[in-house]
Amino acid sequence: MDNKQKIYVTQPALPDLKEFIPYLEDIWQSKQLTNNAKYHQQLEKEMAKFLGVKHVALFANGTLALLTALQVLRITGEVITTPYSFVATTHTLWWNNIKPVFVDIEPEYCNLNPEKIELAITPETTALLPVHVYGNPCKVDRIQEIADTYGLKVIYDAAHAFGNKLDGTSILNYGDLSTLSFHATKPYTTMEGGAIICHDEKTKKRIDYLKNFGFAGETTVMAPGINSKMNEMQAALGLLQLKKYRENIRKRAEIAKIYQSELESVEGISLLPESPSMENYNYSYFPIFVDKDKYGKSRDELYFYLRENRIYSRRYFYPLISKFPPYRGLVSANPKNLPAAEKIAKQVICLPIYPGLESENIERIINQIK
Ligand code: T4K
Repeated sequence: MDNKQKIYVTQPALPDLKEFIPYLEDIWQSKQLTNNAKYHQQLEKEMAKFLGVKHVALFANGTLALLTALQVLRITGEVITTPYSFVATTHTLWWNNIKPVFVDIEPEYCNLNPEKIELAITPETTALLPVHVYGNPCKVDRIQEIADTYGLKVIYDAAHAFGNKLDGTSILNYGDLSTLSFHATKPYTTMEGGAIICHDEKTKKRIDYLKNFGFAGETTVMAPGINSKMNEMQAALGLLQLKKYRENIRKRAEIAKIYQSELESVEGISLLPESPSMENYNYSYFPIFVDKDKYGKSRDELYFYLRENRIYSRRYFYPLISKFPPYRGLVSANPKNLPAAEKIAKQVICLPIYPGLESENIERIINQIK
């Protein structure tokens, strides 16, 4: 058993190094390393076209993109969000001195439950911050309806949703702003990286100021902006990654199909449904949900059993964000307020999925679960 290859939850798909070298040579020669240089500008344009959105503003990572998105719209007071996400979602509120208000998720897709939002709105609420968890779309129409009724902004944390389409348009075209992550663990990666997607030029300009210390020209600072610019090496890699993206997603889809057909009939294991209105799903994660009574083992028993067999799946998103010390004292963090999220966080395991995952290893994972 000890000689078996380790299998991680993911592994980045990188272009051939030879293809990257000419970009590096060009960067070395031009000495233009950052601050909205050639490749940065090119990637913003090419990615907007590729995704079918108006404007892409590139960032050093997804967390800084989200942190800045809240500043662009001058969000203050309280923001309604989900506890079932990566901790960065709520941390960006903390960094902006905004109080997170947790609302439960809907069990089918694990996204913020729109039917629970209105009860959590107070005079201090200024925005909604839902997450398209595992890339499945939130109930965007209902969320927008609530936002319009109460005069709230909507920022989608779309870190998992690069490339996904909903009803024929990019999922990123919904809400006031959406943010992306291009971290090494994401299906589209620039090592670290991220973006804000916005729908008009004026907003794009303000985002560009805010990610460059707030500079609006050489001598004007419009706000205490942060430094969150993507550099030229990341942007050059991003250009190459766009070319490989569709092929990589095709391979992920193939793996997902094998998991689906092999695991759907396993007693006590349930799978995440794919939203019927979605196209170009990116298969960034493959979550399964373990029902201890029917499966005969708890989620953690299966998780540690897989680890003993050198299969390093992950329990995204356990613990809930509402369990962590900065947030657990909030009234909205009370487990009684979040029954669906509490249940799912105890059942989930994300299985390894990435283009380079070999068939014998897929088989190994399936056999261990069975
Ligand atoms: N919002 C949401 C909803 C998010 O999911 C995230 C990030 C963000 C916002 C923030 O975006 P960024 O600021 O990160 O751009 C990972 C990632 O660090 C994080 O980006 C991601 N979500 C989160 C869900 O997962 P870890 O701590 O689980 O990653 P780590 O380092 O344990 O990596 C997992 C496996 O991936 C490793 O076992 C091996 C493999 N791996 C990892 C890295 C970093 C590689 O093969 N190569 C690598 O370079 O958090």
